[in-house]
Amino acid sequence: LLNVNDDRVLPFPADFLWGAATAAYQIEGAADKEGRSPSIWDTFCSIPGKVHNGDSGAHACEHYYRYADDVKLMKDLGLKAYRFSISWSRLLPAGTGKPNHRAVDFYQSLLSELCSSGITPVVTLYHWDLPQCLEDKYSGWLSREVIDDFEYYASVCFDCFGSEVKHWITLNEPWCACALGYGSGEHAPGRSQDPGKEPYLAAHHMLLAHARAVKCYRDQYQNTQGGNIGITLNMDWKEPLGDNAADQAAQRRALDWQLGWFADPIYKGAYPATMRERCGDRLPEFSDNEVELLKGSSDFFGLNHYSTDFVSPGEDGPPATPNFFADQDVKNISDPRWQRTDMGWDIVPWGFEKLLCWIQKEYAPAGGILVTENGCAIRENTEAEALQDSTRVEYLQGYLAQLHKAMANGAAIKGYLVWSLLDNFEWSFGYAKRFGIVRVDFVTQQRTPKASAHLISSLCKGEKLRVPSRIHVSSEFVPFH
Ligand code: PNW
Repeated sequence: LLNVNDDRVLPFPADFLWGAATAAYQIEGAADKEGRSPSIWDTFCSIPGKVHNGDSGAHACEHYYRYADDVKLMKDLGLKAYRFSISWSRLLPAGTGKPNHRAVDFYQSLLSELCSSGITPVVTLYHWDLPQCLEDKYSGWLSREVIDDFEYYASVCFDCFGSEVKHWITLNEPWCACALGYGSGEHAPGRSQDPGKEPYLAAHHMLLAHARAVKCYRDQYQNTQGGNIGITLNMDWKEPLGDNAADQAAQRRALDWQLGWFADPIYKGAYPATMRERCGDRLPEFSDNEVELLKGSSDFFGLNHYSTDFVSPGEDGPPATPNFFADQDVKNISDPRWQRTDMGWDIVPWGFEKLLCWIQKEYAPAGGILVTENGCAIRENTEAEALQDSTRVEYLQGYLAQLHKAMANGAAIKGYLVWSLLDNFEWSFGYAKRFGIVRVDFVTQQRTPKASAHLISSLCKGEKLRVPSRIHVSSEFVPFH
């Protein structure tokens, strides 16, 4: 299927927000320093067998100490935007109450470096690192008490950092935090004892916490600070395996259980009908006031996207009743011809275009779509191999060509932030998986931009995207049945 055309050259709007993303626990290090208290991820990492190689974010990229050099690096690359997260347990070591002034200083210094370098900060309030003291006090996200505490934490962030921050994200990927934290137990807090109930309960409280933080921002800060606030959801594209009603229904359920679970309450005021039918009273209900609070509670649609699956009815994972994964009745299937990343995630650029257009059609999000993560882990055995990350470059060229196509087809996409700026602590995979466009040597902490960093850099500087002819940009894929 060789495409014999010349390279395609794709222009992006001048105000397109190009940049890179990270998260606090994955890069900061200084985990038990400077007044920070443990989060549920510190605890999870200390349980033998939970994280590859016994790794943790204790040191990570030492970004807490190296932030000034890291911003210099971003400036040299010409990044227009940088997404990072605030560590709740660094800012509020007791989960609530008095802020830790060293944390306030740290994030203010980081923000002032970014602003003086002309880099727009995009700030996530919660990237999975709940203060352990709140887990101990009332079981964290399983309790309604977390809603007030999250709102208070958010208000402290708006007070301390809101004059510099114009783009706030309440929660990162609540799907992962709920499905992996309370269903499979692969993520903190590592619970899988009641997988038919706890994921739904945690998600319910996350949605309400999100909505209360948004209301707080809109009522008390938005007029004076002039920023916007939204949520980031993760979604893989799901393509029906066959052209039949059963596989199409499986596609709908797959979309509902991953994206609709959170996007429907926010954009439509209710959980998806499929979830309500199949979960019965295991799915909590929103009161009328809560529906009003949730509806429209995102100024933009933050999207993290990595991969695509074909789907048909069936079960993925261990059958236990009732169970979050079994509830969906979806089997994920990959085409054996697809190339895979080091995570084992399939590289399927056309799925990105389909997903972006589907979100545009299904939710027509006010404020547009901001891609807050996309990227890939590649096995890089040597430094030389890492710096010539041709697989990552091709991944990005393919996915960005499809994003461009989605824009041409009407998807209102405001920006794109690659995951990730730095190789970092990849959760339960520890340091074994490298997502960075910048290489990190974890012995010396030396940073070196990879070829993919130069690609992102060229786009930040307003250059057009060159897509080599060997990269197929078409939604006409060869069916796999
Ligand atoms: C996202 N999945 O995590 C997170 O937002 C990042 O912190 C993370 O480093 C990045 O993507 C790469 O993994 C995900 O199992 C973790 O589908 C797991 C899944 C998806 C996203």
